[in-house]
Amino acid sequence: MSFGIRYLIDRLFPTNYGPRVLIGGLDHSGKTTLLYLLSLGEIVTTIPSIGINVETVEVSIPSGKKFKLTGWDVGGGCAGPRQMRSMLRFYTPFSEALVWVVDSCDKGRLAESVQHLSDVLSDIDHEQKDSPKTIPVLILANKGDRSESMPLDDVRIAFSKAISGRLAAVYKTKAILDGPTGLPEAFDWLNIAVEISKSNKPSEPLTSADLPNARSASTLAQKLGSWLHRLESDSSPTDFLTQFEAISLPAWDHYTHIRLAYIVLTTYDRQQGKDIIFTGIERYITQSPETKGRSFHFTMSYFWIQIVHFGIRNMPPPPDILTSEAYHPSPDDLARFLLINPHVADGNLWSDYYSKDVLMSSKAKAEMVLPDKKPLPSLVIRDAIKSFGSK
Ligand code: G3D
Ligand code: MG
Repeated sequence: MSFGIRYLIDRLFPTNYGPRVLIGGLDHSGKTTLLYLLSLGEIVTTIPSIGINVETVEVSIPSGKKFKLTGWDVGGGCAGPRQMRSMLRFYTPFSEALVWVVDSCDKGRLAESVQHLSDVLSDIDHEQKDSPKTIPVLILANKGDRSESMPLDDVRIAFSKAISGRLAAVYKTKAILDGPTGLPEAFDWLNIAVEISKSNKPSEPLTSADLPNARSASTLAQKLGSWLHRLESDSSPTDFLTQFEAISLPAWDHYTHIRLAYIVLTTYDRQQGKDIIFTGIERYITQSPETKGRSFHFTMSYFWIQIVHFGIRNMPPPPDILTSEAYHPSPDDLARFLLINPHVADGNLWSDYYSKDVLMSSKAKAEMVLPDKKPLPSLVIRDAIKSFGSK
């Protein structure tokens, strides 16, 4: 089996459910609130999650039509601005538009937001220098309901240089339900802009060779790309588990650990899965010649099991499944899982939560030790939404 990332994304997130639209912007600007307002028609209390929030939504636009799109909120909690930039860069070749959300009440961070957008756009230009396409940029001056919000013209002026010469527009919006939100008008523009930009698309489909190259891409985006390629020719989940049992996996690295956790946790429930992984890893380390000199690390194993578990809970159902209740990601869905949870490819993710001294202590190796930097994510946005019961 050999196919490019483009093919994979087209298969997993087909555009017959609407164009793929990336949503970026500084933290706290309202990206997640807006995405779920579009998705549910309600305001949900947002919880910083560490994955990407992906929802297929339908926006009623003033022309009376519905604009269907798949929104990718790439502002994940722990990823931070650096990772958000690299992730936007990774996903842009497969996207039809960029929505940039700005907190119009935060005058102090306006320049920062402009700078980030400029950086993202220059990344996009760099990535696509051989096959340029016009990606429309919709800037949402959000939180327009608040009295201290800046006039729309001030936001326009601030972004004017960054978007000069591009297919771009700035709209005032609010993610609060006490009157018009401004979203129908903004997405009406985007709907037309996506149509216009289609005529500028490269005619040849992108292939795996179009992936960010080793020199220009960030480590996380590179890793994600290489993992997706590796997965193409990897064994089936059943064969993988058999090799794990037989202590004969082809490698024992971070990718293998994540794949193991994913397959086991989608095959068994969390408690049973955790036991299988713990016992299995300990046995593997003791018996495999490949893991000589290593010892089982309780807290590290627990940390990754939690991260993968939360990532699985963060996976939205494919758009052709109507109720989220019925959706249980299958062991074969790892590519989809990785595209929504690229942070799992970062082998140093633990350092956002633990200091080295604490995680590498003999106590943490022998038993579960809680993080000393920040708590593990305990609930992801999709769980909160399910508890609303409105889908
Ligand atoms: P992010 O995903 O960009 O990081 P969030 O931002 O969607 O998590 O929103 C950050 C905070 O801004 C949330 O408040 C959210 O309710 C609030 N917010 C988002 N959009 C609007 C808006 O249009 N108007 C107002 N008044 N508030 C908004 P909390 O208090 O949960 O941090
Ligand atoms: Mg968010």
